[in-house]
Amino acid sequence: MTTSVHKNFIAGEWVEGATVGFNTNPSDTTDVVGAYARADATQTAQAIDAAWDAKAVWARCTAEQRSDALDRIGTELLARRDELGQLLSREEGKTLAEGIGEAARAGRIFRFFAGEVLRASGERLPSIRPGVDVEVTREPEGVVGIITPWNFPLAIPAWKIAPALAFGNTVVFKPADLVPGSAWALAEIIARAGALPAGVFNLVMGPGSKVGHAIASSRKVRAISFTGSVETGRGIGVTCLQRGAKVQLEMGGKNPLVILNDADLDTAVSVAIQGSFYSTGQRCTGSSRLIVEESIHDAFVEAMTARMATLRVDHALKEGTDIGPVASQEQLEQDCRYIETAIAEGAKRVAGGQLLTRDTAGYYLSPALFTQTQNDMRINREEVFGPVASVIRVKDYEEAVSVANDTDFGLSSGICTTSLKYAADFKRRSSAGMVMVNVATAGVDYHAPFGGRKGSSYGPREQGSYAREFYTSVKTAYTLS
Ligand code: UN1
Repeated sequence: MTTSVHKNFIAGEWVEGATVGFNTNPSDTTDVVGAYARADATQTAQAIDAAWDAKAVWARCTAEQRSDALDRIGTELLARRDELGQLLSREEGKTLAEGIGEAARAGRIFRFFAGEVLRASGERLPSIRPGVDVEVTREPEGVVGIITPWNFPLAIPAWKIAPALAFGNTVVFKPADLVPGSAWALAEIIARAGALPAGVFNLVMGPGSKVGHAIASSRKVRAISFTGSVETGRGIGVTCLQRGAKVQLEMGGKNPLVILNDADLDTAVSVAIQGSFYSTGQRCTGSSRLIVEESIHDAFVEAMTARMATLRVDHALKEGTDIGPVASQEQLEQDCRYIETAIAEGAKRVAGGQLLTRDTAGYYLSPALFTQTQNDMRINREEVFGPVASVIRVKDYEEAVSVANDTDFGLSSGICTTSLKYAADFKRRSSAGMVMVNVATAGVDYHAPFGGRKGSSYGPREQGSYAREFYTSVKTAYTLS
């Protein structure tokens, strides 16, 4: 195969990496998507230096210049959503509809932050001292490190890079090693359509052990926004805390979906299918614990398995596919290990969890549903990150709430009910950062705050107007005039 290597972008130049990596299509492992530069620690340091040197220039650009740059990036992403969505689905394995939807979402995020630039505001307070004015303003943090996961190769980078640039920071972006293709395409658009001063935005593809580590430990990187696994996130958190850098972590979830007796069964099944299995269950917002009230339990399980039987698991780019393959061999092995663990712990597999053969060699797994599970089983404590859901039977609403909240995580939660009383009560008592009523736990709006509690998240919220908390530093000025 002759293919040109997609390079890293540092200080306004496309540069070769220390090594080259290839990404393959999880729907067809004979299909090599492309060749991508992989940086080492030295090259990452060059990117950080470039971002450091560009700080003053970018912070001094007018709000209109920044807004226009973000608007051009967003407009191009939207115009090219079909092609970018196709690349995303080919390299990550989510269905084409999901891939195109994500590309469009990335575009809209940039356009939202193009507007946010112009909405930046400060405050003026009366002082307790005569003749003194107190002003509160926000300034960029400086160099921001952005480390993103493989499951949303365009949307998550967009929702970190767009606010970082909007609020005047410079960026060193390290995408997941598994999906450099979408990240590279996004970086190319940012580099060209954004027409940013050199060094404002830098792309360094490569392994976490080298690139991620170099970003986390550089004293020039003032703030790091990370989405990924709990283990890596905690490591980055500790490193940042030790050197006094700001950090925002989005990690796992073990999100509960409560289904009450009075739920509309069709709605409940749709919400559960969407939350548990779409995007092949590879979302930290996915519903993996279906907490079902006793008297609707059997009807729900029956309706779920009937609906699951209609889901088509196949090549992500094939028409009619509902669920694409698992993203990688490693992830597939993890899913299979958890399926075996659940069975060994006494859970009953009522559907799926089988490796599938399709026309092309890919990581195909049928969505799995377990019943007769207890909340203290590993399958209900640890994040699988695959198309695997378990049903926990409860006797009433009170038990449902207590089981829902009994988890080390707290990203999102959901309830299916037709009762205003239970919906209102659940919104109040859920210990998650995001609560959904009759809508899936996954699939959030791009202009609303995103984030969780407990072991799921650390630091300020992402997205919407809340994003400014992380990407700016507050300054309080006192003036006697
Ligand atoms: C969504 O559910 O729309 O990695 C987004 C994740 C989350 C994003 C979920 N940070 O799955």
